[in-house]
Amino acid sequence: MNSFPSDFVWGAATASYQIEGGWLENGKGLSIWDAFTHIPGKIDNGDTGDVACDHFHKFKDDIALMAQLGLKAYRFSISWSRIYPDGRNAVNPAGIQFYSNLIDELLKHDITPWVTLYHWDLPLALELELDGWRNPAMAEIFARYASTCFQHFGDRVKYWITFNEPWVVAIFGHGNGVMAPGRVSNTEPYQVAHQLLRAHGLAVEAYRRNFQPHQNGLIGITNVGDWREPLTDSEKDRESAERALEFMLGWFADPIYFGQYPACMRERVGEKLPRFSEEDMASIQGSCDFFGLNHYSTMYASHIEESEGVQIDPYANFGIAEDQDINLSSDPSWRKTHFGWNIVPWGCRKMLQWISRRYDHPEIFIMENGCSFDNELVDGQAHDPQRIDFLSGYLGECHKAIEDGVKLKGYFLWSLMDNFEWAHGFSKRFGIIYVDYPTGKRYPKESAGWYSEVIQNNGLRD
Ligand code: GBH
Repeated sequence: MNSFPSDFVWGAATASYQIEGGWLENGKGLSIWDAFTHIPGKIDNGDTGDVACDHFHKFKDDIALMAQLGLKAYRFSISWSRIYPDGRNAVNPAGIQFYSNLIDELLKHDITPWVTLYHWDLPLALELELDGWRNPAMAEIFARYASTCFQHFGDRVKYWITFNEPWVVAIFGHGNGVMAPGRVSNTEPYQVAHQLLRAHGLAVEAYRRNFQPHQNGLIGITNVGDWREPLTDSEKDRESAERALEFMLGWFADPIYFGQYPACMRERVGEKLPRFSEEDMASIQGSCDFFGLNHYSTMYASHIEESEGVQIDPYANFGIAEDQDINLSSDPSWRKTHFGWNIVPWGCRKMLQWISRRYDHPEIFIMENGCSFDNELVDGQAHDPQRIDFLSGYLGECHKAIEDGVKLKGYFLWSLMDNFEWAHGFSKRFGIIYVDYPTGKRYPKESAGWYSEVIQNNGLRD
């Protein structure tokens, strides 16, 4: 048995827009995702999150299922426009009530809530009236929303995540435009990333000043880090892989741990990269009580002289290609998920080691890891051996990382249930629970039983 540390946190994760539905219910305002999904052509099959998994109505049953699986922790996100329908003026008491009930129900079942304040569903009014994350005024507005959450839920919520994957908001939301708000630009991602970091800093400052002293919780951010392995041992390729990691994860983690953007970004992005004021830095540097990591996949990185004109996969980590000059490729021997992402468990261990080394051994939580496979329901059963394989591979590498000395403290599986997979709608199934969308019924997949045993054993069988 590969046992994990006795206090290891075993969880599963979801996000508001992907599961809740209830898009117009109980005073909720619209978010940029409500608007984006209703633009014809943006989402596969014209799917929307209007109903999604209908978790808004089924949350008690869902929590009962989580309890059956033996989950110790559940990571969900709050829909900002349920709390503030227009993002900033009047609080919607029904929105507060919904999350308050959800939290109570979790605690009743001994499941620890881990709460993300922003998993991409910005109130639409803030986009229309203020240009959303392009506007420096957003940082204060976010901190105010965050404080409202700390105030109402912080007596019971002890783990907070300000932002989920600011990289995706910057690159997919404002770079290639495949996600809301659908902007296409090679300068806006840097501005948006900058405002997200400022907003994170102010929210943490508010928590530490006004809530943490008596609520005694922890706060951090969650970044996406896919591993980049040098294609060859050449110095150029090794530098390229490092640069790719810095342009993805270092972009957001360096300011928090070192007080500035990575050197290679400052050099290459030049004037397009905003600068932090001293005041910004006072709140951003040192603003994480733990390191949140979402990890999905691995690619080779190699050097190219001039990346202008290179064919770019909008879902891969090229970011803004012309600033990076990196070529990403796959090994033909790597298996892939239904999404097309490479299954490379050892990349997870290397990613964890890289973070540990670079940021001086922080406590790390994997806030998301998982895979999509096209599982079908046959006689009420969903067999997903590929997912079990994927998870045992990745968890095995997590275990090795812990043995290496990485302070990995927890693991949240993405995702608890099949859900609305952004631009791909319902066509990609990441859940360990199958959701039959026409009826809304849930069916734990084989992987759910497997994960439940892992949790119970606190480890993997050899
Ligand atoms: C997460 O983002 C989201 O937080 C979650 O809402 C979503 O449902 C889930 O993933 C599944 O998509 O080929 O090596 O370049 C994922 C962010 C960024 C992870 C791009 C995979 C490409 C892998 N993704 N990355 S690679």
